[in-house]
Amino acid sequence: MQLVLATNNADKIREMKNLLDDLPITILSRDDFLEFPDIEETGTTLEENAIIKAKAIAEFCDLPALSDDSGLEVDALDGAPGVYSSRYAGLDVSYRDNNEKLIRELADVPPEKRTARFRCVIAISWSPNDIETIAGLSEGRVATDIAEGEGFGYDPVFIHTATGKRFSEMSVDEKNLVSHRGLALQDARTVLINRINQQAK
Ligand code: ITT
Repeated sequence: MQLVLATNNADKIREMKNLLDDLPITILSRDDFLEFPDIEETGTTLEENAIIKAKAIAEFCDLPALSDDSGLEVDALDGAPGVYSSRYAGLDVSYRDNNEKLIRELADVPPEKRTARFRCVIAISWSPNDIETIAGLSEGRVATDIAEGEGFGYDPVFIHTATGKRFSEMSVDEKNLVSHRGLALQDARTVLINRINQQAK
C-alpha cells in the first residue's frame, strides 16, 4: 500500500513519518512528486479542511492520502485562532509573527485564564466516497513569553498541562505521545492496519 501525506508543512511531515514509518506502507510526501499543489482551505472547520486536503491530494496523486488540519483554541480569545491558526497574523506570515500576535492579544490575561488546547483532525481519503476522519486534542495554556529557538508553529508558547513542558522542549517522540497530532495518528495507525488486513483478505 502507498499513502501520500497531504500536507506542505515539513514540520507535520516529520511528526507524521515518525509515527507511521514502521507500518508496512510506503509513505510518500510532497518531495516524492515533481509537482505538489497547495490546496486552498475554504472550510470553516478543521474537519472540512482536512477532508478538502485529503480528497484533493488523493485525486491529484491517484493514491490514498492522509491530511491533517490543526489549530490552537485559546479560551480567552473565544477559541481563536482555531481553524485560522496558520493565518492568525495575516497571509504569508512566519510562526514568529503568529506567536508575537498571540502574546500581544493575551497581554492582560492572567496565567489561570490562559487555558488553550490544540485540536487536530486527520482525514484519510481512500477514494472520493470513502473518507475516514480521526480527531486528537491536547490541553495546555499559553505562556507569557516565546521560548528561544525556532520550533514548530505555536510550540514555543504552548505549555502542555500534564507534563508542564512546552511542546518546543519535547523531542518528536515525546511530543507524539501527548500531542493532538500524535494522539490522532495513534488512532490513524489502527485505521490503516485494519485497511491493510481487509485488503489482504
Ligand atoms: P498544510 O495545510 O499544508 O497541512 P499548514 O501549516 O497550513 O499546512 P494547517 O492549515 O493545519 O496547516 O495550520 C495549522 C497551524 O496551526 C500551523 O501552521 C501551526 O501554526 C499551528 N499548529 C498545528 N499543529 C501544531 C503543532 O503541533 N505545534 C505547533 N503549532 C501547530
